[in-house]
Amino acid sequence: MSNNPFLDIYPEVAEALRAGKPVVALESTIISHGMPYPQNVETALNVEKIIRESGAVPATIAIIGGRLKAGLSPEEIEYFGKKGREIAKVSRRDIAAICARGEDGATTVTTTMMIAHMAGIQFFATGGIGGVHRGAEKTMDISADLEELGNIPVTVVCAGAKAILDLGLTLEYLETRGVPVIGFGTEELPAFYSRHSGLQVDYRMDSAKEIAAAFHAQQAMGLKGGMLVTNPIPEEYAMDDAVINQAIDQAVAESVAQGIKGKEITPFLLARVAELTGGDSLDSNIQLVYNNARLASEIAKEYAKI
Ligand code: PSU
Ligand code: MN
Repeated sequence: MSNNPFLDIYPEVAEALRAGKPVVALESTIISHGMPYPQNVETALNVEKIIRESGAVPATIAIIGGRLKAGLSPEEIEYFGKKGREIAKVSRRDIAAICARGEDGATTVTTTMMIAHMAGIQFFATGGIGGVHRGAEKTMDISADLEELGNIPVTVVCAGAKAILDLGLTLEYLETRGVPVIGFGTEELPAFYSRHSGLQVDYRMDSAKEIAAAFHAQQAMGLKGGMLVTNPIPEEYAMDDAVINQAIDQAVAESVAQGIKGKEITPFLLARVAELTGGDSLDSNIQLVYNNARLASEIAKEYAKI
């Protein structure tokens, strides 16, 4: 199937790809760094189940013992969730060194897109993407996720991005990189826990079919880069804006005071916001991932019909 000497495609995934069936990629940093054990494992297994029930095949992506994995076994998912933050968070700059050393790696949106593309997968569901951090005009901290969205032809379905970031600057950067930002059933960019950011998406689309058609046009023209689909958290799981924004502001202030930098900053902020808001934000996080997995499956199914 693949002549990439570092890539292992899970048999169920390889078979689906050969048969032209819809496949949806999932990331592993959300498992190891985005949620606590054991909810991370439970969520990762459930999300695969939801994709199967929707009529697509899930491919959770990770690096194990220096091998790029497109599709994991349930035992491998358990292993990742248990090891949690002991596993290295791997971005584009890390991937070659980690593989050459034969180490494990948790894939971010960036590296999940890369490995999905190597395997021939075009759709990917996650929770939130990285973006331009608050204060980036000084720190230059801009997530590699935005670069990859500009490079790789994969449609990423997320719930927007967390307000730990500067969402306005994140949209500016995506525009520069030529990435269309689609709002599913909304004109307003959702902000992960909240359905509202006060910012506009580029295009509102109301069906999976419409999104699949846009991605198809992009592919047929041979355009570089992917698409970002932002899917608002279901109303019943959305958090109170004042509660979540207060927790985010506090977490950001602590990160500045403690001098947290580089790849540590996003996991620090995610964990701190989760602590400050108790179990509520974790519940919301889990539900929005399920919601995104359903939509990504529908888009992949519509695309397979074109
Ligand atoms: N934002 C979230 N949840 C996450 C992440 C971001 O709400 O789990 C993870 C994703 O793996 C994303 C990565 O690709 O963090 C971005 O890290 P950084 O900001 O260091 O690029
Ligand atoms: Mn960064």
